[in-house]
Amino acid sequence: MYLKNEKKIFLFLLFTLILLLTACSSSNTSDVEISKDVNSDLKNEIIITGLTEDELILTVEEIRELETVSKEVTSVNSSGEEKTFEATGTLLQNILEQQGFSQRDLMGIRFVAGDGYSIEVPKDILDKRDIILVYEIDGAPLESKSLPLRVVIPDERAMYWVGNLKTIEVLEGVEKSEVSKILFLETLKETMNLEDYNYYNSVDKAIKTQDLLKNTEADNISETVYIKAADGLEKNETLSNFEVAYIKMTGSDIPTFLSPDMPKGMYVKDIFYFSYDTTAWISYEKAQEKLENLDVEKVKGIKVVDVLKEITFAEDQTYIFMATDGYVVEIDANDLSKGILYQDEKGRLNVFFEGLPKNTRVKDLLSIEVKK
Ligand SMILES: Nc1nc2c(c(=O)[nH]1)N[C@H]1C(S)=C(S)[C@@H](COP(=O)(O)O)O[C@H]1N2
Ligand SMILES: [Mo]
Repeated sequence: MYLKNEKKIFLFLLFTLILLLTACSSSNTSDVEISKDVNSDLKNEIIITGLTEDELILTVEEIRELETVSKEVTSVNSSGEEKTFEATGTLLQNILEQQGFSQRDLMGIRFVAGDGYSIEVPKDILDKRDIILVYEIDGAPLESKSLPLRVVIPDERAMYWVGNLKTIEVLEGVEKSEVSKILFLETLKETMNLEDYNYYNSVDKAIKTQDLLKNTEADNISETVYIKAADGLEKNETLSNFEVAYIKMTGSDIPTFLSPDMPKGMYVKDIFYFSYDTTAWISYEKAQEKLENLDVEKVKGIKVVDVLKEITFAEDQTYIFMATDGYVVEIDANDLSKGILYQDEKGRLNVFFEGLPKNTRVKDLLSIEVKK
């Protein structure tokens, strides 16, 4: 009797244990998913880093309690498309003042969105513009892709108007080192491994940025890459975003900075040049579109000094011009203004120096650097 009961209890316990285990394991996965969903819906807060010792977390409710601003604003995207609406929110300046800071004292900030979009706002914009953290557009809540807040900077292009705002990173300072070496992208392209890149309806060729960075000095600590487009657009991209991307070298909008893992708004089309630490990579074709074209000795070209001036190249006594085959010419600073860059009938980039011996001509010019 006793034994029987014990057996019953044991079987009962075993049964419940099995039930519990299966119930747990099956509900476990869905539990995690549910709490994830709920969590992201409840992420009604933004984080500010770099301002105070600990990061600052502000809820949208707290932000709504601050003084409200409403303004009719017009967003302009990269294709020139305009949209006008009434934006309601709080000035970032209000939040900064609460913490004892002022927008004008900051060196730069970076807005980071939940969808992977991010952009650095340079000091000149911080100095002169209002930055509104918007929670209502045309009197209605934000569309879901922009929640919990959307940045609006009136009179600046829409690329700064970051929706789905997650983090505001206050930057310590914006680095810009002096460039002492430039590489020409069109020549590089002929010497490097290119990957197929699907761009809208075409398959183009692209260079991995990693392959470019491999040849820069290893001991530098630079964390940003500066990119300047032919139309004057300037951007500082984080090294971590840059180093997983590509430079597309064939097809439309070239050279283009892009990545399949990056929101399209972060692409930079028609690059003039980009620089990391002391190295710059430049598009000769874009430089030629931008700079004065000269007809010298039966060729049409641009002056070396004009290119170097555009990228604020280091000034020194001697400059080294190098070809893809390793041919090297040293030019004295006094002779630099005699240098003309041009493309020959085959599309190759060359340089020659007016009045200097013929052996100073460099065909398939890959780089110019200061002699150390
Ligand atoms: N979170 C997030 N914000 C973003 C972007 C994005 O991809 N993600 N794109 C930016 C760019 S490049 C532009 S032009 C505008 C586009 O705004 P719209 O979708 O309201 O036209 O939003 C900006 N803010
Ligand atoms: Mo854009």
